[in-house]
Amino acid sequence: MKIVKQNDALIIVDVQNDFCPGGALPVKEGDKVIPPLNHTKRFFEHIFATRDWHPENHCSFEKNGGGWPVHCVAGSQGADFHPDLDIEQVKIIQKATLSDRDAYSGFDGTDLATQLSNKNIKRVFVGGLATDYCVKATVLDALKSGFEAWVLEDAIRGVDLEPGDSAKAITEMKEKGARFLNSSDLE
Ligand code: VGL
Ligand code: ZN
Repeated sequence: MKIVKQNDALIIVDVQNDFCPGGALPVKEGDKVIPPLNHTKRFFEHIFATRDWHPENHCSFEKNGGGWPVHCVAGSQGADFHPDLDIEQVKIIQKATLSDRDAYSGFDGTDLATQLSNKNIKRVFVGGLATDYCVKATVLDALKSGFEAWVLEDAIRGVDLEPGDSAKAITEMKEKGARFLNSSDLE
């Protein structure tokens, strides 16, 4: 059992239509992260949700020389949060908004670290999509920025372009100091 404290924050990473089944860059079982995240929200006063928010000519798209299909174009339905995600009282962090730069981490090019510090946040709890990309990058940046990072193991899913990518990402997060728990461990 892990008791959430007042200066803890929940960071929900990229739970957007394009990363869920039926989307442009679907993560297998991506929508399965939603029930544990909706459940977890109730314990937190400070909740942030990142969204991948690309311009149409973004460098990460295959047609522009990048490695991904067109996804999460700012303002498109694919970029919307999944309709089942409860976004009440969530502060939205938009990332990778510039055409010539990709950003997997919710801290990269955003004011997330400042917002957390302003609220005197010491620990962040992270779930969402995708384990091997934006969740990993966000967790590693949180640690680098001096936050304690806890990953909600049942509330993440990965792309696994290569089999084992998500498992490797989990190992790397653990090696760098992230701790793992289940959403049902919170109270
Ligand atoms: C992501 C691939 C491209 C993610 C974002 O949210 O993990 N993955 N853009
Ligand atoms: Zn992207």
